[in-house]
Amino acid sequence: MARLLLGIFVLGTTVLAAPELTCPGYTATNIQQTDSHLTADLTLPSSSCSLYGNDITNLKLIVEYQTGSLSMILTPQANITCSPLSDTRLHVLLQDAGSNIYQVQEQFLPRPISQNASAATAALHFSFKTSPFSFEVIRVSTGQVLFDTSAAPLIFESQYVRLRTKLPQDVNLYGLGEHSDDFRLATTNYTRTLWNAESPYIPRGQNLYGSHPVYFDHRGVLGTHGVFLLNSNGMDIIINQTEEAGEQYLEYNTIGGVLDFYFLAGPEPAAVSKQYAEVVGLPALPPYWSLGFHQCKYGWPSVDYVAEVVANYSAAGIPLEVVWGDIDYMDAHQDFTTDPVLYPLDRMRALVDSLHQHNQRYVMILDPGIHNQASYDPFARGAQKDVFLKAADGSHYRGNQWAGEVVWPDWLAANTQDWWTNEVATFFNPATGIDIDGLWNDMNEASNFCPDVTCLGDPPPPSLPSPSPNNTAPGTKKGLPGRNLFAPPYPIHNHRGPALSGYTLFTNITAADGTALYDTHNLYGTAMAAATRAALLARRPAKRPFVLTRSTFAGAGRVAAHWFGDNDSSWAHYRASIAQLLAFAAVHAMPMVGSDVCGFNGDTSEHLCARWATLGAFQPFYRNHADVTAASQEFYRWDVVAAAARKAMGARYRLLDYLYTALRRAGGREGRPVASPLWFWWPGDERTFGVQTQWMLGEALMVAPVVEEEGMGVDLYLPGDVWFDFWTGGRVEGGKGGEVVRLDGVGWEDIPVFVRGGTVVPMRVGGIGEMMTTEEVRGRNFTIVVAPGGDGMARGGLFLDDGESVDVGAGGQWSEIEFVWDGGLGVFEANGTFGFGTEVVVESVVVLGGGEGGVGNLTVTGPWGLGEAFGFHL
Ligand code: MIG
Repeated sequence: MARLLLGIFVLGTTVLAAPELTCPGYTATNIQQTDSHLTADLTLPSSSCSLYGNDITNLKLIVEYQTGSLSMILTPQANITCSPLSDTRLHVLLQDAGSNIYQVQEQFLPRPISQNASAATAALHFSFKTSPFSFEVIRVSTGQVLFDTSAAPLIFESQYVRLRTKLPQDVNLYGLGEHSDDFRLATTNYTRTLWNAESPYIPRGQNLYGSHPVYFDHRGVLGTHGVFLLNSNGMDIIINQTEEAGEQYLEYNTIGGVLDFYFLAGPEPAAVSKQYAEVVGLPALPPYWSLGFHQCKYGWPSVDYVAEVVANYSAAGIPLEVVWGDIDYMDAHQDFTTDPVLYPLDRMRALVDSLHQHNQRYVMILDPGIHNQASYDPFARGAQKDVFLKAADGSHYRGNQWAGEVVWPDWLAANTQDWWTNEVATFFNPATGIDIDGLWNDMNEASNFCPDVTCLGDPPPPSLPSPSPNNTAPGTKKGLPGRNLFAPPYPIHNHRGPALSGYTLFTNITAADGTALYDTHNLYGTAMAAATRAALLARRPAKRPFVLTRSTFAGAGRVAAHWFGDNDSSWAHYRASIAQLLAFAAVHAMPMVGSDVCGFNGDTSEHLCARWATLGAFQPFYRNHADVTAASQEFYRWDVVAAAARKAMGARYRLLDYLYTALRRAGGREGRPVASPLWFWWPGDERTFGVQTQWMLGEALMVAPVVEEEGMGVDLYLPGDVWFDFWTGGRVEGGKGGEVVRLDGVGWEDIPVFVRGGTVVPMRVGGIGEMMTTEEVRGRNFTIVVAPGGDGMARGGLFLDDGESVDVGAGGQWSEIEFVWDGGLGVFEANGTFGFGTEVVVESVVVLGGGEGGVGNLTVTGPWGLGEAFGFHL
């Protein structure tokens, strides 16, 4: 290993190629090196590979040591053996020498700002072999090889790029979403296809709605690192072992783009989350109200029916914060219209007025497919402003969606944002239209009901394949000319085929900037969400927008929240929602996520819905939603479910500021995940690596729901630590060295939740009847719950602001309070910044005492105002 660390490169020996891999690989020449950079030219020997397209004979290698964040996010349990170094990010770009190959536009993913770091102080070291070219990424502090592309020769062709890295045996990989598979990825014969697709029933092993080409590789006490491939093209990522030697590998097979890698050093798991968020963008802080409970249903038959649902929630004593309008509200399923009979505008306006009078909210859906009809004003205005995608002959590219024959916005055309902003401002004008509080972007993969070229009839769709984009200037990174953009030679495993374009926009369609959907398809949904966010900001410049998007790409958390799409009302998908939460919140830098509670497709059942009502209450985005063909599943429809919802929401609303503080930290200075797997906290404990039915919510709470079908018991893993029962405050015995604990008799309205010793949890005081809306929650006083760790210490935080300003913390109107308890000294202190004016006080501080059922708790009574530091000595 010392050998590798000495030089910046090592002249290589020949790689043992697997028999099926006969491509020769590249040779590196013209190596230039500074303290922070390394560049080289890569050329292909005369014999070429031509596996799937033409070889790119001249490549450029650009390596940058970048600063990244200071790596330490303190986790007391971490005991990571490698010491962190400050320069945590390594950027490795392999592109064509001519800069013609498509690279993701800055507007979709602004590249991270970095002061150049020095190779000498970098946590990760780049090393390479010249011929055939391959590179390694090494963790300097331990000498471990994290990434090693000598596993197979690099193939870099016009429509196929392959890079394979060796991995250790028994590797622990997470991420590469969106998927509904196990949180810890399978390592044998496993393919992750990234190609955004409408995916009813979220099938396992398939590409789903979003693409996040990032994985975390967790190596226990040796540390965790992240690998992000900034590439939006369709790809298969294969994880398997070689047949001959049984060597573990991960292999990228992408049908375009460049190899733009960001290696993130960690070494602590939460540090990788933060470092990744710094590359793709910190997640947006959602408005406080969006943490309330949401009710949706596809198929609510009329606006009056919706009003009844609202009344029923109220009568049942179950909080309802946000009501959703699915496509039922539209006239003939057209955006920006209301059904004149079932959802007339005046009745809609009355509904929303009434909701607002009761401090409730309304969110409505918008689909990207715009009805192709001259008499439909949003279409006419869009056509006039030239905002729609075009076919090869210059006519509007047409497809089939809810409204019938539709066209789709070209988010890259010059006037599209203005047009969209104007449509949103007009239809959702508070004075004349519907005064929404947020927007929901559906079908934005984009989904097309037209499965292939045949379904539109007369006039026929654009002929295929069309010429590739030839209106892009060379050197502009907008796409290599001369490709087959409809049917590439390497077929990725898109489950919504045929090929790439099945049930979506044809990939040979070119946007206004000359880029083709072949390259940008996976960005379409995020582009729509970003445009929607901008439209909401234009409409209410001071208010924090709320956008929910189905389709995502890396970094979409900057602009939107996400739900996991059309799951099934099954116990399997109830369980899967936990793995999905962990992947999005901990790996994909998208904390504001959740599944359709009680399940979308099919009829739910009383017990499943009760369990899901409690599970959803401990996930960041909490929305009950069901399909048009599914039976109604509002929580008040069963007594058991209603009781479960009231109890779980009572806890959620008492904890709302704890959750909000966690979201603020994720979106603010710290970047740490809101929900995380147990191995983030006990990274050396192998028994945590595969846990995917429990999660940490923030830093203090471990949630461990019953996951057995119709079951009343749970086998949960209690890591070695001090634990308290969230519901009773009593000390939980056991768990000292980490053990599986069996809980039986968990009632339908119950969910096991534990408080980790060493934490402070701010909670609002009150019963659910006093906190029916987040507005009421914000008026309640606090109690501060202290859960001492084994050393008698505890700490935690509280972020307070108005919950809705765009510029979080603007004008100093915010508080960031840090609580510290020192049990040895008997001292409690609340320090920090106190800029948020509030009448709310801290009524008491409760120090959990370690006895069963709260015996031995110590309660110190205030009140203390929240305008300045406070504390007490015993
Ligand atoms: O073709 O708007 O995932 O949440 O209720 C289905 C109707 C269209 C799919 C979304 C779902 C929504 C439904 N939509």
